[in-house]
Amino acid sequence: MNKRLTWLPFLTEDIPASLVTPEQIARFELEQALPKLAPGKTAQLTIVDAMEEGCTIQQHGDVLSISGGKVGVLYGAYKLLMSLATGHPLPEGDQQPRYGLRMLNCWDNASGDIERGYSGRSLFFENGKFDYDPARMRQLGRMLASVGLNVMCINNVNVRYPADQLIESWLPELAELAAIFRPFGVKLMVSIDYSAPMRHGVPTADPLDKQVQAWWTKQAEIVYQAVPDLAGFLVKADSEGRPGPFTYGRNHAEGANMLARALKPFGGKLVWRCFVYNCRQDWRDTTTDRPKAAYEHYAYLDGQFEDNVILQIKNGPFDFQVREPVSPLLYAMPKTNLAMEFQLAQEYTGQQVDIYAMPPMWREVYDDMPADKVMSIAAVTNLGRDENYTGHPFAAVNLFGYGLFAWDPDLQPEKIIRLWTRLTYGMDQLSEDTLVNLLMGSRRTYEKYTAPLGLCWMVSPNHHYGPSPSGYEYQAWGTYHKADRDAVGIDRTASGTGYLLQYPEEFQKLYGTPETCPDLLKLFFHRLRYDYVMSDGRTMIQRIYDDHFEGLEETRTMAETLKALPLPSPDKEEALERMERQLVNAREWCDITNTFFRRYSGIEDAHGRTIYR
Ligand code: GCV
Repeated sequence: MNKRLTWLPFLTEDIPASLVTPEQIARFELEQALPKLAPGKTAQLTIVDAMEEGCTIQQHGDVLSISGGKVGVLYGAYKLLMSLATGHPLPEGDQQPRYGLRMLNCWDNASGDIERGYSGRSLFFENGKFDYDPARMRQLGRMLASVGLNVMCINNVNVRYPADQLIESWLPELAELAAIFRPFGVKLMVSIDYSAPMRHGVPTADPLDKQVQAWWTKQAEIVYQAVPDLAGFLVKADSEGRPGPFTYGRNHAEGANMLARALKPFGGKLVWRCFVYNCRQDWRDTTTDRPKAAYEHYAYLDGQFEDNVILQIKNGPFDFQVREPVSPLLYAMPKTNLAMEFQLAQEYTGQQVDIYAMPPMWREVYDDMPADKVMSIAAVTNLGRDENYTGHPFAAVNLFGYGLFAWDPDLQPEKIIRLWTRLTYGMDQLSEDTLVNLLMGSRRTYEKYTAPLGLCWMVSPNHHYGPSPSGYEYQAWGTYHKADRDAVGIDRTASGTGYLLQYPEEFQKLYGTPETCPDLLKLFFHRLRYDYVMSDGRTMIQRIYDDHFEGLEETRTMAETLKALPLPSPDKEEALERMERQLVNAREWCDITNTFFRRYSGIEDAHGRTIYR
């Protein structure tokens, strides 16, 4: 296996296909790694079924003992090895994952393309069929298990022919793939097409129609015969052109429950996405405000969903922007199973060209979300067929960090980033500190040179890389900034669109006035004049100019830092090559954004720096 596994460089042996239980894999990993990481020490594994995914690790003299459930021992083995490899103390006490389903959503199409994929083609499909390297799948299983992920949805939520065959004529192949991932504690999930029955002679997809219900009940039976431990179905319905219950005048509880009932006898989950909004909005219409949409479609349905339905809610109300407030819907459905959805694929955050380490952003999201209401976590992957899986070698920190946070959302981002850096590169202390700092600051840097102060979008339409301040301004997607010569932003308070009212009181107080609203979200919630004075005394327009110049300057410094880092080949070359492109991108963003605001406001930069006309 010549493909690179970044954060476990001490696991050099391919996992043999003959290993079929997590325990066997745990023993295999320990046997190959312990002599390198802890010579003279041996490991003892004890399975305690009741511990399920949990584990405990103890040391008695030269014996390292791991007790855990069937999958728990495998998690324990990776935790132990990572501690030894980084010189950290062994984790103390009972280790249990905080979230039940720790899911990856792959947006892979059967054609082999990946929607919003930035690291090569699909790992699973090519040319309209399954096409994968089993050894690489085991390597992927190893990566996922090592950070505790336990569900992987293998196909795009926009289900396009022939991916609909995954639950029909492709079941034998799906079963084969499921068998490869099973020993890693990873269950597969599939995205389904809501209108599937209509391709089988059923005249409708109405969830209250008896024939439709019968079709799904039968289909679930067939699917679970082939893959008895399938995690369930993932559904994007009535969103961006996908079919769904709205066509039949039904709401999303009626739509989801019908499928959930079909899955229930088999223990399957129905994961239903809440990314529903009007994507055919007229930009002249000021009564519709896209961030309000998910709440409006779902909050009133709280308590009406079957117990095996999980509503999957994007972390912010828009769509994976650099900075958004936490979605108010997460607070609005206490009687419903919820999952929060992140996006590791850097669709709006640099597309795995620009460096963008997400753990600092996730810390903020986890701090703001209701800790006791969200039971599962999902993320759109950043994986592909590239040799290093993630395109940019540093983008692996996002998959790694996502898994660790999904296990323990109280972790600190620096700890995660340091762990990844040390495991992956094992550099001297100074170089490690340098890379950790660079990654820790990368999101703020990116934020500074792109859309300012929570304004969102301003990206080039369709592909979403690079600046286009008015690219979405007169389009149907509901993403407007409404800049004119005096002011920019949308008033989302009670006197504006009313979006703010969807939040619990403490958030309403915080975001409700420009004075109390954090600077970095001011333009998400408020329409402000360019001469509005921010909390640090600068005017808003000056803050925009300053941030953009700073963001570009910080990127230049990052490029110099990168050159000096003792990274191994080919990571170094790959990172440097991408940095060239990031520099171009940062400059474009800086100059175009500043020029855009200078032209509208007519206000000069207080420091007389170059803003092009
Ligand atoms: C899979 C955004 C992306 C789409 C994606 C959609 C979603 O709109 O641009 O590519 O579709 O989100 O999350 O469903």
